Amino acid sequence: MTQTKSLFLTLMGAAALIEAAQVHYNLDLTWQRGAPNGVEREMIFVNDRFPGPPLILDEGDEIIIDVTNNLPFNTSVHFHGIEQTNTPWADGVSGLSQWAIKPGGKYRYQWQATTYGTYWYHAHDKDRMMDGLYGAIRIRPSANRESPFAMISDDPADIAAMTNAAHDAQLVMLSDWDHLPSDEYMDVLKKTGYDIFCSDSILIDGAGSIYCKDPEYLTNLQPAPVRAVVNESLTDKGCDPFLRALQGDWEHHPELLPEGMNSGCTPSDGPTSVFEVAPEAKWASFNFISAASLKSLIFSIDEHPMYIYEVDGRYIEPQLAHQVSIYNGERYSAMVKLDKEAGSYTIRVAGHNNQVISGFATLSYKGGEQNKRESTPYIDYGGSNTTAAVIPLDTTTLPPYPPILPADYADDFHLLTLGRIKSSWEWTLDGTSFLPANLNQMEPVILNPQAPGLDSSLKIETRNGTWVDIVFQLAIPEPTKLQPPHPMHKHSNKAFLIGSGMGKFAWGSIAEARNSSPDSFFNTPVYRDTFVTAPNGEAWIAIRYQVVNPGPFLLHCHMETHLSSGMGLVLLDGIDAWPQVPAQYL
Ligand SMILES: *[C@@H]1O[C@H](CO)[C@@H](O)[C@H](O)[C@H]1NC(C)=O
Ligand SMILES: *[C@@H]1O[C@H](CO)[C@@H](O)[C@H](O)[C@H]1NC(C)=O
Ligand SMILES: *[C@@H]1O[C@H](CO)[C@@H](O)[C@H](O)[C@H]1NC(C)=O
Ligand SMILES: *[C@@H]1O[C@H](CO)[C@@H](O)[C@H](O)[C@H]1NC(C)=O
Ligand SMILES: [Cu+2]
Repeated sequence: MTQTKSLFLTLMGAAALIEAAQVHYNLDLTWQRGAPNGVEREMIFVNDRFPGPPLILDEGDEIIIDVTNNLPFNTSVHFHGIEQTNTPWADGVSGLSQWAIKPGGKYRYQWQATTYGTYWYHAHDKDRMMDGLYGAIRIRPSANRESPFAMISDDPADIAAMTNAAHDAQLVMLSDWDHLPSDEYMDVLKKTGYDIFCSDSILIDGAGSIYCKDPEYLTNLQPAPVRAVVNESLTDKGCDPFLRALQGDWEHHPELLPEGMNSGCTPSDGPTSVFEVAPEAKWASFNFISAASLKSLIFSIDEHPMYIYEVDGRYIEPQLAHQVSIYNGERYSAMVKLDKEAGSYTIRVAGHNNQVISGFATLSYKGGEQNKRESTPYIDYGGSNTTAAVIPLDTTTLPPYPPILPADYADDFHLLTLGRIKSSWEWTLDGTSFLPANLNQMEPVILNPQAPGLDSSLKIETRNGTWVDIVFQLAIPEPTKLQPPHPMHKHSNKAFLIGSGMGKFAWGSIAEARNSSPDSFFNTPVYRDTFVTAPNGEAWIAIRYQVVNPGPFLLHCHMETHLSSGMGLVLLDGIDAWPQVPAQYL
């Protein structure tokens, strides 16, 4: 990997002359055999590494990323959560912001780190992310950013130690892994008609194992709300059986289901990631990133309470928690006090809702290698708390720090209906249609906003500077009693989660809804780039954002199989003010 950092001067805005650094990375993508969970398969490596190398920047930096595609198929690289202010052609979605990068091809991504925080990059072409194309991004805050550490401790020595810990944060990539390459995995869904979301392993920083357990043991660990619907034995992989209540009444072909996909567990003994900390540093920051394709997860660190201080790349008023649920694409940074006896402590990452499975890593105090004591867990193999004293993070209470609020009223309102149409595995975001299956092969929307392949219901046009409300409504047809939670991810700038409720959103605007049901709206809206719908019953959530960055951006479910079946739409943001695409990208 070549990485150079040089100081130069960039002209920002009309007058201000600001010093920014230029950072350069080369990312070389290859298709090789690897065994992240102890079992070999073909997979994607970035610069011969998995996960790919972290991109480390300072706020304000200009970054150039030269991607070389040595894979035997098309791909692209998306920078998840990065605003891409004035550089919509660097957002990395094939068929939307760029032409797919063909085998042997190169693409230069160039953007500015307009804010700080924890992000990540991943493929945004078909389901290539599931084959291993992902890595962390960390943008260190500029010196004049006000941090929230004084709300954790008022001791100046602690605050200094936390500031250092945040600067040198440990980036913890969480993901799920399967023995099948992504195109074969999707083929099984298409062939059998089943919605399958069953992983072999949970990986922490690209390392894990396959654990096979007794189905009765796994079934007993299932969380009670799921048990109320899935009241049958789980498979030996901890996965749900194919019940009508989960899969609906569509056509299915169980005889075409390969062994090992939803059941049929073969154990493996893979590698384990170790995160080493120096106890004299007093505090450490663990910045968790979910690169999971199918799983929502729960993480915890044995015997170490966590102060969650950064969510999706923005500070919040720190919240104390022992376990945190994290959905696909989300990031949570945890400040952890290193005040336990020197030794090893298990980092546990469990499946949440849709599979009873776990992955493990080690937090290791330097100098504590001789201490063989087993650490005490906060959560069990199924992700449930081990004692009543365990505090889960309340993800509706994440006050932005410093405080920030949306406008009181929005200019536009859109109601989207989420559900299955056509089959058990095909999901829609507009109630009637899917993103085109060949989206990634199309002429990019950025070059042709008329995009003939896109239904008009799959496009939302907005004017720059306006505020937009979007309500996600879950439609629950009988006999299906629930939908999986959908982690809805918005590209470009973040949005506010302003409200949520059960049942049907029966109003024509947020203002009407707020009048009739004020308790459904939050006083302190969460500000982030992923919004998770409720896992049980008919329900809705509402977000509000300001259009500040003209260009075409995706709004989509971050469960890979859902996106792949078409669960997304295109925000033609600030269509009145789209920038000229530079000649090199035409
Ligand atoms: C690869 O991308 C090109 C556009 O860059 C497209 O024309 C082609 O159909 C794609 N190939 C596949 C197999 O998707
Ligand atoms: C599960 O089913 C059994 C009978 O098969 C019943 O006794 C039990 O109450 C059910 N549990 C739940 C949570 O519905
Ligand atoms: C987990 O937490 C809940 C809520 O505090 C509590 O009711 C339950 O007893 C706890 N579980 C165990 C095993 O202590
Ligand atoms: C779009 O709107 C934002 C917010 O009002 C503004 O800062 C930005 O300069 C506008 N961009 C263009 C290209 O007009
Ligand atoms: Cu989804």
